Amino acid sequence: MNEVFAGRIAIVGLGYIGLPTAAALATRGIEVVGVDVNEATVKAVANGEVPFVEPDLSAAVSGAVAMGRLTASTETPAADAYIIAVPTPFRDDHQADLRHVQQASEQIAPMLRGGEVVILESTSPPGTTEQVSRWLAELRPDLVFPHSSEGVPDVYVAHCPERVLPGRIMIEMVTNARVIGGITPRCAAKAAAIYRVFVQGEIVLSDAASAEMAKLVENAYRDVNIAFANELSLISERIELDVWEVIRLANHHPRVNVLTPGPGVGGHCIAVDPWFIVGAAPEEATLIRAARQINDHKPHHVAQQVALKSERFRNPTIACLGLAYKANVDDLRESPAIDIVAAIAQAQPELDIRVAEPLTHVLPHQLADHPNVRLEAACDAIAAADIVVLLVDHDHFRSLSRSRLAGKVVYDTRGLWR
Ligand code: SAJ
Repeated sequence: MNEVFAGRIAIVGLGYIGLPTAAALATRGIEVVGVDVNEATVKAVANGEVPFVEPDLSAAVSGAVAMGRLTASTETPAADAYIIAVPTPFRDDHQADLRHVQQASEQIAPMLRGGEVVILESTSPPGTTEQVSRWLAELRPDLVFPHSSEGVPDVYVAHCPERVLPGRIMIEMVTNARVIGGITPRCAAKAAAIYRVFVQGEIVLSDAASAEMAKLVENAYRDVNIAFANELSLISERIELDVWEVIRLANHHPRVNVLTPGPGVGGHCIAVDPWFIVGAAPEEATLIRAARQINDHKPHHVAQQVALKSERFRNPTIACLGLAYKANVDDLRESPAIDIVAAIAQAQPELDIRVAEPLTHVLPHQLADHPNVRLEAACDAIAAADIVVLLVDHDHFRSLSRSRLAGKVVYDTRGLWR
């Protein structure tokens, strides 16, 4: 019989992964304490509120709080299991910045009594889970950790990378297969008992470093495929072909599935994680590095194209539709759309730029200081514009009547209106 966890879980980091995981566990009867350094986040969650947009998450969080199963705190409590779900950004040299993971380990260490499971969910370079075990061991020499012992450790340490797609988190968290890599097989089995509480997909056990690398590979795979589509869009522009038509035709082949070109790759995952592979093997990871460079170049290309189009007018008004990193989310992290609007505003301060983003109410700080950039409803922005630049394929823009675009120069970076 497979073990199923019963006990108290502390989830360190109440962001896009930690909070949905907390809600998934708590709504299935587990006592969960969510921990975050951000007091506003802790206050919101303690009140049953969600500080960002994600379908079905609000109902799960408010329900779990009302049931008394989910609480929130800035302090890490004693618990039977700890899940670390903190950001792992990269530094200027593209190496992973593990500061938050280390801080989480330092918060957990004093609370350990023996018998706990510590799970790293944050996307991390191979070797990080073992590093967590070492950080904990340095602070708790009185306990036995799995990296240094073949036998039964006092504390079990494993990696269980998250794989959910923003916008579908509450569905994918339950239905996706989960890879669980233990520092030892016993660690993996202990961690699996926790995910069995809410995961309906297959639970696949492995070692920690392979699980870490598998997660990076998943996102690098997508990045390389998006880079292929983005390169096709540049080639098609050069030889004056419609890339959407070319891809539509090619995708009729039974073994071809070209992804969708866009204004660049954003978000906190795909634009970041491949660098961890490049950092681990810089000489070998040439394709993965090239893909990152192609996708990172795309926003500059879009900004240049808008500048070229604006030369046809005298002080034109430009409507930029969308700021989020992708459709139907309010997440602005690493968003190519923001970089593009900022680049246009910086290059031509005389332009009148109207930005429409139905999922935010304020301009992000990168744009707030530009006096020529303002946030408006999409219809007003389009009505005032000479040039309409579609940057995010939100459903809201899809449903706009095409007649509004009549007589405008339209630059559709997502192929939404073709
Ligand atoms: N994009 C394109 N063209 C496409 C697909 C995406 O330009 O055909 C762009 C999007 O607009 C966005 C970026 O790529 O800017 C990333 O979007 P995404 O939907 O591909 O992925 P994320 O970042 O929202 O979530 C990814 C997912 N990974 C994979 O699909 C392999 C998700 O499953 C992971 O859990 C998540 O990264 C993560 O947290 O690692």
